Amino acid sequence: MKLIMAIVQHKDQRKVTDGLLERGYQFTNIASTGGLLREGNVTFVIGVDEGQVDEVIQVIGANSKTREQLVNVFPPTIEPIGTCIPNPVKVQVGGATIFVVDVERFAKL
Ligand code: 2BA
Repeated sequence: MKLIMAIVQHKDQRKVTDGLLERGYQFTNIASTGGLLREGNVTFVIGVDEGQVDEVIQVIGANSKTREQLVNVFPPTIEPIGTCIPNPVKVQVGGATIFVVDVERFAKL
């Protein structure tokens, strides 16, 4: 068995959810926050048989978009707090960031 953890933008949550449900997958959504943007995203936790991993990745990929977002980068400075001007930089976010890990043991009690 494999555990898939997929970090998806909020805007894609609905489509990814629908895509997985249509194919009968069970999963859990965990509210998460990106370290750089510090914005909410959503992490799908999906337990599947090894042979289903590719299909799940395909479904997530087909339903998650790449978007550009501005992030404020504060220049390294010795100026007093409140006087430095942030420098907005464009970053590409998504589609999805996916980890696949081996499951040592799975139980439903
Ligand atoms: P954030 O950390 O908010 O990152 C948003 C986007 O900023 C990233 O998009 C990436 O394009 C850029 N970025 C973040 N950290 C960077 C760095 N150290 N250097 C250069 N660019 C950086 P994605 O790569 O699509 O990631 C979307 C979200 O997926 C991330 O949101 C984070 O929540 C998660 N993520 C991405 N890579 C991860 C990793 N290796 N481990 C854990 N979570 C990860």
